[in-house]
Amino acid sequence: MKMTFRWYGEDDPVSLEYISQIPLMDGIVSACYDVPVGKEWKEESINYIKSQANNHDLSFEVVESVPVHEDIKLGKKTRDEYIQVYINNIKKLSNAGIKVICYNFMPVFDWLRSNLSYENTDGSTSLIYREDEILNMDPKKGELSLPGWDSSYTKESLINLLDEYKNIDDEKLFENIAYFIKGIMPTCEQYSVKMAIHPDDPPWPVFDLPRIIRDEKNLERFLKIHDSEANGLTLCTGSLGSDGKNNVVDMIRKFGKDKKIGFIHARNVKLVGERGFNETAHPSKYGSLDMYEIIKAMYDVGFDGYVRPDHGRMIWGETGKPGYGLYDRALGAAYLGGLWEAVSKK
Ligand code: DNO
Repeated sequence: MKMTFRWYGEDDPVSLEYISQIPLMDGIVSACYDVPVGKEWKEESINYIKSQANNHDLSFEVVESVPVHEDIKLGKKTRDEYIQVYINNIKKLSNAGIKVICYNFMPVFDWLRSNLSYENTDGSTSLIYREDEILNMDPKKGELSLPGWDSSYTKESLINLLDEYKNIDDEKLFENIAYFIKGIMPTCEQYSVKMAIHPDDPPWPVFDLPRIIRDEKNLERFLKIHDSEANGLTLCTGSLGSDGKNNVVDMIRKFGKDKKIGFIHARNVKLVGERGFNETAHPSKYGSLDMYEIIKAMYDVGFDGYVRPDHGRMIWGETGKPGYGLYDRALGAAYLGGLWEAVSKK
């Protein structure tokens, strides 16, 4: 297992120096965040991130994310151009030493939360999700402001985009993802890049938009589109685990055994009611997921890919990007590394 930490580039309040001081840290996960979706990344920019990381003794082998253009998800005629751009980006990333690309196939919105700074009783703040509050917001009225998705939409373009999805159901979205995967796989295989799809977060449809990367059955169906180590998963424990019906440990055993997991986001969530959850500190004690069993499953299947702590709380007065502060994620990394050491000592 290789321990990594997400870094948002030079604007990130968390510096590479600080990341390199976290115990057990091997590398960063980053991206050219300033390039609009569907455009080519510059080789210089990719290599610049890499050299900055290397200067701090950190590797840069995982990209999160190369976003997929909505025309590909919608199956529009223009998708072939965007798939070509995606292929060019895969080649450039491979040339710079990238081994894993994390991406998602969620229509319009990336991850959704109803509150980004819910105050816990100890004074820390967490990201939380309450379905009733989310459904009370109307994205068409501009009532939704989220960190996880492309904020370049105007109100009008968002309304149009949401309308375009009226004809897209789960089956159609599966067809469109299959077309995309079949288009990029020859390049991924030739360039030894593993694609690692991130599950939908939360793993159920929201605002009448289909979401298909959400449970074991669908993950299996997705992997069958093209059976290869290049077509794999980002196993995000918190995203899949926010649906109480998903057994994350079983999924790691099943997909990990077949070498279909390239990247793991290891975080904990406390389920609240049927469609609600609070993000908690990483240790098992605080959430609904058993992190020991998760790490043990990774170890048992011989997982040798990348892992990162995910969304931390804001603690010790830290301010910054919700979910992506330094302190709580660093504690998470040390905790996950401790579990790994314990399970690997027989
Ligand atoms: C949230 C992240 C996601 C993830 C993308 C991957 O914090 O886990 O935004 O980066 O969904 O494409």
